[in-house]
Amino acid sequence: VRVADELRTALDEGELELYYQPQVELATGRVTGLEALVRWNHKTRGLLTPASFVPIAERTGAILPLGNWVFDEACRQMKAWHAEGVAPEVLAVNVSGIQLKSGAELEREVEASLVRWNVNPNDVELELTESVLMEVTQRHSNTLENLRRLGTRIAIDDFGTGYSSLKYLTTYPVNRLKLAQEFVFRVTVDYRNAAVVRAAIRLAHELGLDVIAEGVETEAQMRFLIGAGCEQAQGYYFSRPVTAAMPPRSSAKDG
Ligand code: G
Ligand code: G
Ligand code: MN
Ligand code: NA
Repeated sequence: VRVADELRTALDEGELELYYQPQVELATGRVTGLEALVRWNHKTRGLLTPASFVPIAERTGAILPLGNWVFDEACRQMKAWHAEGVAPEVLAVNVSGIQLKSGAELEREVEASLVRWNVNPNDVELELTESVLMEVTQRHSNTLENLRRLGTRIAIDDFGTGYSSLKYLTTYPVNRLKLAQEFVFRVTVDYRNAAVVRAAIRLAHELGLDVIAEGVETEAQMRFLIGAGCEQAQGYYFSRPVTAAMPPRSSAKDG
């Protein structure tokens, strides 16, 4: 496909860029983390979001060099923020199922970037979607263990959108559960979504996991989440993803 070829040159020519979305501690409004989200400044088509190229990259294998670039760039930025004294506690990076399946290559690349930029592994969180974790086999399970042994954190992205067992919750070394925005955005209008979100928060806490709600767009949603015991959130209500030059460092909420 043309996009796949273009993507390889885009990487070489520096057309990819990471944006960062703040993760906010609900009790204090403090920004504790940032999620890196890749964008493509395309020569003719303008700023592209991942939905328009990540799936193609996954089908063609281009996701491996792309994913390596994303992780390395995230580490480079983390080091730069440290030098300025403005680093977040956690920098979250999305990892594709294809990357996980590359096993040793993912482990090697993650370790190499952490070392190259002298980033504390515990300050980095790898996000794997629930659907990816549901398909994890023994081999990939070892990869998860090895990544955890390196010291990185692991989060379950889009929690609630998978459709089989919750077995992986008790099997894999996970730190944090990210409640999918498709549940969060209806908590105040649909009692069933509210019930799912409340139950998911309780489940996470009983398993000793942190919870972060995604896609929070309104004050009412935020209040619901606080009432349900959720400690963190991200979403347009706090901030859209922004460029590295201007990551919000405290609650964006009174401006
Ligand atoms: O902003 P948003 O449109 O950025 O992201 C859309 C989707 O793309 C999300 O599901 C997100 O997890 C995914 N995504 C964003 N950045 C990356 C990335 O660097 N790697 C992978 N594999 N997925 C990403
Ligand atoms: O990795 P993940 O699937 O969680 O990616 C998050 C996606 O959700 C990105 O595309 C990001 O731009 C988008 N997003 C983040 N906050 C909000 C929000 O409050 N509302 C909506 N509709 N999308 C959001
Ligand atoms: Mn994510
Ligand atoms: Na998500």
